[in-house]
Amino acid sequence: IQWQTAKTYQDILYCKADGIAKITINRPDKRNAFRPKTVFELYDAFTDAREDQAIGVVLFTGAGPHTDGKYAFCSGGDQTVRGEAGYIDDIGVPRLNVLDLQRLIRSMPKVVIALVAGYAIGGGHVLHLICDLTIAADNAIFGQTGPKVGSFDGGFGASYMARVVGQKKAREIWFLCRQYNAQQALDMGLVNCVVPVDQLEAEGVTWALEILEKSPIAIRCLKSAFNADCDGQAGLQELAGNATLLYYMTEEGAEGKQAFLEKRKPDFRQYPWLP
Ligand code: 2NE
Repeated sequence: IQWQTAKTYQDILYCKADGIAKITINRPDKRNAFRPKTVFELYDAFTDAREDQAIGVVLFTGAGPHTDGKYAFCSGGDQTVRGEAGYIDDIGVPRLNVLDLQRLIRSMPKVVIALVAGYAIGGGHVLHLICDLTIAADNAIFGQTGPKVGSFDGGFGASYMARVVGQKKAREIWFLCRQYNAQQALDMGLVNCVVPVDQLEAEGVTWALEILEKSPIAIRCLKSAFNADCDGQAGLQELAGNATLLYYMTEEGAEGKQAFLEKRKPDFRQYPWLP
């Protein structure tokens, strides 16, 4: 696959090829921990991928290995910029902007696949969790650290994790802050498959190309449907938005708009009341 750089950033890499976008956190010396700038850049790249009608799948990964030979997907919030009220950005404002990124990844009508080599820890673990799919390298290590480092994610990090691995396992993961290997993650349904680390990207591309053969609107509505079940009214809003989009695309929906523009009564009598 011939990746083309889509935009240049400081903390991330962003490229595209054949309907696939690849977004890479590029701070390997910090195990790809994110600072507010990293998250703003990720938000920008994910937004671009959402807007680009040629893109159907996003591969989300971490740069590596580092010079010490270790890999990381992401080790969560950069603790060196953690202040009293969040992670401090370039102008001194405390942020938890990773929560905005989580919502974007979940609601964007494209398939997001996390490719995890090495550590997916803390807020970095939640980032892979909220992706639609996760492909793990055989060296992947998963875990939460919040109660150890004075933090927690009571949003998707808790409730969605419990949906994925079950209540008991989710409480174990958070309360004990242990680390789990790729096979354990597979066994608890936290990842979709495990591959040798040198095949991680190729496997991600294979999955992406398989998805890209499918109907975009079917995938879009299925993603909303899975979200709606977990996300309450926000999920229903997303699903209903897709229903409205489909209605606008019908002749019946267009008749209402057309009649208004032509200053006439709409003729809905021509359309059936289906059973
Ligand atoms: C990831 C892990 C387990 C890796 O361990 P190891 O032994 O392989 O590497 P090491 O030596 O700890 O890390 C290598 C370098 O990366 C830095 C380290 O400080 C070290 O730097 P140097 O000593 O070489 O200068 N580094 C690693 N993670 C970092 C981080 N998150 N922030 C800043 N620097 C980091 C091990 O490194 C680890 O446990 N890391 C911390 C994981 C963690 O607790 N993350 C924050 C959780 S809270 C969170 O993410 C969050 C939230 O809960 C709610 C909202 C938003 C965020």
